[in-house]
Amino acid sequence: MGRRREGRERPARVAFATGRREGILKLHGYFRSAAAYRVRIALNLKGVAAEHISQHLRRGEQRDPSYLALNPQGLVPTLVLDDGRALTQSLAIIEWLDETHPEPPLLPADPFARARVRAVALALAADTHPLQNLRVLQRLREMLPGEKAATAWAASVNAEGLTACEAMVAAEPGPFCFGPAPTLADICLVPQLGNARRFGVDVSPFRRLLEAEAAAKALPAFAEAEPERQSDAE
Ligand SMILES: N[C@@H](CCC(=O)N[C@@H](CS)C(=O)NCC(=O)O)C(=O)O
Repeated sequence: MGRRREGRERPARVAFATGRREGILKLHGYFRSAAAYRVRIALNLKGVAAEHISQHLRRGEQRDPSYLALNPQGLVPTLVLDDGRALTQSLAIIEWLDETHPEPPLLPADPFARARVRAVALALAADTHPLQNLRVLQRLREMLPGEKAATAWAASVNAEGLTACEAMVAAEPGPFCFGPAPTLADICLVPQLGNARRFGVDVSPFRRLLEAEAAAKALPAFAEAEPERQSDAE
């Protein structure tokens, strides 16, 4: 990789909403990780600074014992608080951020609307992304040698997930997935569309999702979180 430049991004100190102390968050991620990308977007939307630490997934750094001590799943992202406590799982991290830094909200106030936003987020983060993450594709390549089967599998699960999400937001007002402001659904959508394109999916039929993506990418919070703009991008 372009050797990682730890801690050079957004080094400002951040005041936590708890008001207990000031500190800098550390986000362990990887430029191409969709799950880390979600957390980068959420941090930016909240205006919360973090030191970015790259775990090179293709070199297996996520399985190093020192990293496993932070995240026993051996996955990125992990967010380490200034007191050393670690949070894992991107959606859990984002909901923690939303609860500790309530503005701007990433979920609507109405319980039914919240559940609808979460449903799209989970359709992508729980039912689509895990089927095509690195370790699943590596296992597939072992069972069916060559790149073709793994890429075809990744493309099909992305297409299936996005087709469902297109229908789930079709009747919602735009330009974002659920109205005039980005939510957790958009935070999950933008990285997943990136993955879908990487695996060769024709995303042009997903007109409503592309509208939401365009609105999101016009915001600096999303633009600055893009994989190509990270210090560990290759
Ligand atoms: N559900 C987890 C997924 C995390 C995940 O799958 N991360 C991928 C990168 S996007 C990873 O670390 N893969 C490494 C591997 O599969 O060994 C989350 O949302 O945080």
